[in-house]
Amino acid sequence: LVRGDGPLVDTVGEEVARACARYGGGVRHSAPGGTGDRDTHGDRTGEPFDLVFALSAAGPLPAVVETVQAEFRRRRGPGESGGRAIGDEGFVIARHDGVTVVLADEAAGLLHGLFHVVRLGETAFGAARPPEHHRPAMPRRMLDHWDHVDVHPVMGQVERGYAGGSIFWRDGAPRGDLGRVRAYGRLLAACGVNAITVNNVNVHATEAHLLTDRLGDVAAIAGELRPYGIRVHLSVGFASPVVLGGLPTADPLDEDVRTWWAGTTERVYETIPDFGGYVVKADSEGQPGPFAYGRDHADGANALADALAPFGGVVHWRAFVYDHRQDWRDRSTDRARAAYDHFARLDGRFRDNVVIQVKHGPIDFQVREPVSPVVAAMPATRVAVELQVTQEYTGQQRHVCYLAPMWSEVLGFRPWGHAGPTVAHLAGAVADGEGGEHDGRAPGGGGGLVGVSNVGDDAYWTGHPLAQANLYAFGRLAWAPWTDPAEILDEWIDLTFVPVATGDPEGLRRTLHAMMDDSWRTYESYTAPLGVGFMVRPGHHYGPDVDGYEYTPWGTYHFADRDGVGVDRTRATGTGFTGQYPPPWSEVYESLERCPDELLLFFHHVPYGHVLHSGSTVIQHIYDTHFAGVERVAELRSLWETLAGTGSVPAALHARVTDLLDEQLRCAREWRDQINAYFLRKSGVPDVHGRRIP
Ligand code: GCW
Repeated sequence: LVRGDGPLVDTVGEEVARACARYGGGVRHSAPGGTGDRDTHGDRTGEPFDLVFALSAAGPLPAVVETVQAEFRRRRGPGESGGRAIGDEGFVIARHDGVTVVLADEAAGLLHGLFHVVRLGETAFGAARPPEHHRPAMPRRMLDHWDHVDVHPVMGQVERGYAGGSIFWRDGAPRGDLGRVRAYGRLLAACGVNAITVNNVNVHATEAHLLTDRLGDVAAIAGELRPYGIRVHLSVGFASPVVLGGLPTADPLDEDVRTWWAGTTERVYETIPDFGGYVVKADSEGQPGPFAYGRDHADGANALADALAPFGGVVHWRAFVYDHRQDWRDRSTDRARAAYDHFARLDGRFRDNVVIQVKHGPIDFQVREPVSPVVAAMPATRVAVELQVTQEYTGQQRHVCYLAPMWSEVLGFRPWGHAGPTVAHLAGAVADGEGGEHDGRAPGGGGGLVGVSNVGDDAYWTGHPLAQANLYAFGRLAWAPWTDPAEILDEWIDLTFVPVATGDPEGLRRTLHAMMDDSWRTYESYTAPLGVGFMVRPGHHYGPDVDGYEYTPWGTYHFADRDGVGVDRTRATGTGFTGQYPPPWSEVYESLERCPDELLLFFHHVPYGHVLHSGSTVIQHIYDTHFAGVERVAELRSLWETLAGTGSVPAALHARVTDLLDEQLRCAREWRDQINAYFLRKSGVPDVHGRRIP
């Protein structure tokens, strides 16, 4: 029984109908105001029902729903039982008197409740359960597509995309395959995502026009995603007033420029009334920005925010601002410092509808980085944390690398130590009566979680079939950041394989956990040691090249010489980056003794013989982890082999993953040999175990 009306409620009704067509049963959908369905087990027709989705305002509600609602209010306690206690996207789920009840204030909550029931499977219809309240930790859970409309001569259709072409664009035009877009919306809603950006943050000539004369293309996508509660955002160029409007300047304080943004934005909302807002990469890697006009990023972001404010839109303004033309000889400039140096001092100057979108680490999505100090530096600003679901630096969807454990560490990090809030709190929504200056959170709540999408037109959506788990985990962690990554993997396995598996589902589950739970640390072990990053082939970033970026303008160095390796970012003798953290981390990272092993070379330059907390030396750690990492990949390969012909996974999928594991093993050996040979040659220190290093 579905009670309520509106497009999202219709989606719930259609989803239930779809499930009934497959598994049996039927759905009745009645609009509010109906009478006669107050009997516990029957609606108007007197037919019994097992599952009811109801909007709290869609009364009169069946008696069983009212019982659950009353019980929920009683448990919430006095003072919190106001009309909209469940919240915008939240839902209450309970099982009472043989009926599973999903109750929500808003239709979006019903939709999330529906997918929760799907996740629970049969458990949802088992024993009675008291009302459980679910609502998202993050207000906005957004995927940014780095898709180009035109094929980019270097980057292709999807920049850093490893899953084929764009699902939205092909060769300069919309693909027109709106069914696929609709299916994508469904997939995203099922993991809790509620916003996407449809084009790359690098906005080139063709893509710029999505804002104006090609807005219809964006509206078509929005139309397909709307039934799944997903709002569309657009990456726009800061120079749009010049590029599209023919104005002589894009100065954010210029009246004509402001008028242009206001008028343009008004037209966007005429076409797409629920448009989410803009995403802007400014003064970064060649993209235009406010610096050209002697303005700062608060001036820039506020100009766009003012244009969006009347319509409830937001601007996601990226903090990824650094000098990509630095002189590698200059050891005082530190790319890790850049975002904080540009943004922290602007705290308090941004409009309420500006979200500062900061990459989770200070450099650029390396396999191991500390959490960006910007997250804790702007208590009066909404900050969103950006993760990279696409595996640019973590195996490019050719390697198994389940990223949820990394993201979970980031989200659970406490910038002020044990007593303070986590990154998830800072980026998250503020519940009633919480927040404010005292706990380091912006009074209106945080900006949410953003992920760079790993999806393309590949038949498995993500190139590597197991990379789907990262997409799923992104959405689940954005909804509930404290969820155990292994539990999320379990859910994904259940939803993805168990319904089609003919073999032994428990064996499959064990095998996938054994392959994936630690795969991020495995990837780290055969690639980047102890927090050093960027030892990748320049340009495409796949495979090892230890000095590939060492003498370039990109600010990504490891400073290895015959005596030692690492970047001195201390206040005492280095770039002073450690001073961007509040205590205790400013002290922990500064101290050679206290700095965690896995970040040692991010913060310190040390001799090869430096002894780690683990008891090993830096050089021996490098050798050991690289040998062990390759062995571990060989094990993954054998584990996967055990599933061949068991019916646990479809044969074509099995074959695809087998090929990819072969490539992962080849590439891991390449990494091991280059890294080990490089450091042996630099240091002259032999492996204590006498293993062969080329
Ligand atoms: O990680 C780097 C990528 C660029 C990307 C940039 C960014 C979209 O190599 O391809 O550009 O970050 O985040 O803006």
